[in-house]
Amino acid sequence: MEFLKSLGIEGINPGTSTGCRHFESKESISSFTPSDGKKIATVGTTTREQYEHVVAEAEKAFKVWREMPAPQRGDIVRQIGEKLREYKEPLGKLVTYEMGKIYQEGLGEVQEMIDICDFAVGQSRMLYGKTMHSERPQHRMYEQWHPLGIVGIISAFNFPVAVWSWNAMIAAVCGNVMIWKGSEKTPLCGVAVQKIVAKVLKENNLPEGIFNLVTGDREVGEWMTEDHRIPLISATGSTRMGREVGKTVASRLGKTILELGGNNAIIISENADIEMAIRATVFGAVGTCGQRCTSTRRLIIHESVYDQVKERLMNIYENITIGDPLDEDTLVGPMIDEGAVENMQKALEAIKEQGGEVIYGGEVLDEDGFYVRPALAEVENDYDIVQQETFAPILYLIKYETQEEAMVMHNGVKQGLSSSMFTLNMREAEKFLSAAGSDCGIANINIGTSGAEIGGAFGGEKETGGGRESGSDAWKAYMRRQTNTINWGDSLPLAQGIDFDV
Ligand code: UN1
Repeated sequence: MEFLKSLGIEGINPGTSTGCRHFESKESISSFTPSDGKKIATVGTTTREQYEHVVAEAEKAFKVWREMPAPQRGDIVRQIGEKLREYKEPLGKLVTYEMGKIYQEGLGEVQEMIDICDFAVGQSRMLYGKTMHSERPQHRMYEQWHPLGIVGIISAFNFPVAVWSWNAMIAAVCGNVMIWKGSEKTPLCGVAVQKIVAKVLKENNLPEGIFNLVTGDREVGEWMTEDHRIPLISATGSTRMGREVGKTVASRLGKTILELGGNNAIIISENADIEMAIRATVFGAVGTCGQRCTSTRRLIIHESVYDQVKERLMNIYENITIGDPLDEDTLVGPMIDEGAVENMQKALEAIKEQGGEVIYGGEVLDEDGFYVRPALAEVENDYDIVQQETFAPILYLIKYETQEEAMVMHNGVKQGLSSSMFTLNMREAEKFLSAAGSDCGIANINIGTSGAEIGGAFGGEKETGGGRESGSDAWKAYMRRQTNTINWGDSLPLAQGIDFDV
């Protein structure tokens, strides 16, 4: 495997790594490729002792990093972006090989990392605070933004590298140091990224503890969430996981950025460009084999175009090429593992039990890899199963009559990540984007639910957790705001005009 060699991760890998250094571990987790279920490598897991070492190194590195001017930190991030450009192909291949998304999406994921690096470089010169006019004479007031310290990043298998970069690159220009725990299902991706970043740190003579990687299961995540030395935990994953993380971090009054489950819908109105809507729907529903938090799960279709949409979808689904994700002709790769396949099968059963009908697909296609045929099901929005996020390529078709009804169904789930409406009618579109419209963090017109650009703030409402990552002013969550008042006069007037003579 040429790409493993060029990433320097061929064969067995040692465990915990702060940056340049790696430590041997006694225990390990295995990395498998979902393309044929074969083991790729073994990666050591972080012991408590190693974890303590990592935190100590991170604390030391913070003292250096926070003193470096933000634009200079931006320059380090620029160099990381350059290295990622250099390694785009092998890293994209590794994402595909270890996670199972098709190569185009693997490349897209690395591109997302490069994009956020570019964004963060610019942001490093724009960590703006406001200045205020003091109510007191000869006083100056302003606010400034300081780094928090160690930022803990917990990411999921489905975006094994990009989600780290949204957090880490922005947090880095803000002056923070990072401890990253990736998914135990994609440990090699973490090691590969760590190696790329370590090169940049070394070339610039910077402490290895700026970017740290820990590996392991839930327990390692718990060490992080319970650790008062980590003021901010940014976690991406299921709502169940987010609830635990949120509770633990809140109990020590730490900060969180939570990016949890979605139950994203597209409304196809009678005024839609149907072909465009169909293309967006298919990408959203079967892309990454339905394992994006932004995947399209519900299709809310106006009754007048329902049959047309359904037929066209069945037609396209029949022709989707499913197979080896590294093969250029493949549109749908495997699911991540056996558990994911089982989960999908259970959901298909539940659809039938609850009164729905699976009208296409759902079959498990082989024994070795974890290939399934994406499914279409006709359901009602209030079925228990439709109310849940099933991390699989199942698309629910739901019929509506009036726009009001569509909106109620659209918002009638507990999650609130991404949403979209296909319509060429301006009133309908604006209503969907208004305060009375979509209740999600992302709302699109004539674009699907998945594949957001990095420039906007990414995240959602309700059980999606409320966090925002990536673009816009999401950087503020990685910093602490300080209000400063300076008295440059020779008297001491008190605010609110209080008279206090001593
Ligand atoms: C995720 O699935 O956790 O908007 C992130 C998208 C991608 C990111 C998805 N840019 O689909």
